[in-house]
Amino acid sequence: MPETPASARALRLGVAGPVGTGKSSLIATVCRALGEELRLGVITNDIYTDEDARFLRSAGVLDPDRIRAVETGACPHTAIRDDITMNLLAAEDLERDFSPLDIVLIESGGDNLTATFSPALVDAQIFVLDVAGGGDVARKGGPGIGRADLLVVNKTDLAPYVGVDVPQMVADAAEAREGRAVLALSKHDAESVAALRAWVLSMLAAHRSGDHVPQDPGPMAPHFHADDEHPEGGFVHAHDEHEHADAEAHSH
Ligand SMILES: Nc1nc2c(ncn2[C@@H]2O[C@H](COP(=O)(O)OP(=O)(O)OP(=O)(O)O)[C@@H](O)[C@H]2O)c(=O)[nH]1
Ligand SMILES: [Mg+2]
Repeated sequence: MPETPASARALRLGVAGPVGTGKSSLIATVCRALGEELRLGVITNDIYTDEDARFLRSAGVLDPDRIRAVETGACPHTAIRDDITMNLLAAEDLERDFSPLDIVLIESGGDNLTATFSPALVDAQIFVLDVAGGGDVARKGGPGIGRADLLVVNKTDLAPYVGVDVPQMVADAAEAREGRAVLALSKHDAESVAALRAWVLSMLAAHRSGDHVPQDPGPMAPHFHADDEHPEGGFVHAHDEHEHADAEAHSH
């Protein structure tokens, strides 16, 4: 049997970004904005819990059965980039159980600035920053900030309280991204929610027409993992071709 072309199945849309920047809230916002007209599913990735899935189920924005949790253990990056099996199986299960779906949203485990999805797992990815993380974070770069399909500067309603100039932060981000899309968002600002909705719809249209080619934002930067069993209290590792040797050395 010929393989189903990617454009014939649901758009798989990844949502990554540092802890607490509003990934689950953004997914809830998309479900609220599009849940009536599109058939949606959600997969969350948490290290040890199904906290994000429970948050989204309790938000009541989607049939709870359409929200699945993948518990990644150890490094949440691995499950969205190096060994994506658990996520692929979860996406395929959702797509089969609720066939046909239009979009499967996949939330990465929140971590630092380095998480990116493998293009083998998602067709497109959103990277979420928030103003509370500081106005200069967009300038710090990294693969997600630089090359995700969309960079969201979230919680703009908080900007006056944290002294962040949103237009400046967006301009810095646009510069770091060489013109790729940047969206200032607040779940409390209907206009920005409408812009997010429009972006998701245009990405879905591009996916269906075959005009969108999944991009790899690039490898994650090396990062630190706390590990009580490690003599230095943790270790630094990267997700590149040396990963496997490194991973084995740390039984990670
Ligand atoms: N003021 C404001 N708060 C927001 C906004 N979006 C999210 N939040 C709040 O930010 C906090 C974290 O939001 P989450 O959506 O749980 O963030 P997350 O990125 O999924 O967090 P982790 O999965 O733990 O990494 C919550 O208290 C949200 O209510 C926003 O637009 N404005
Ligand atoms: Mg979350």
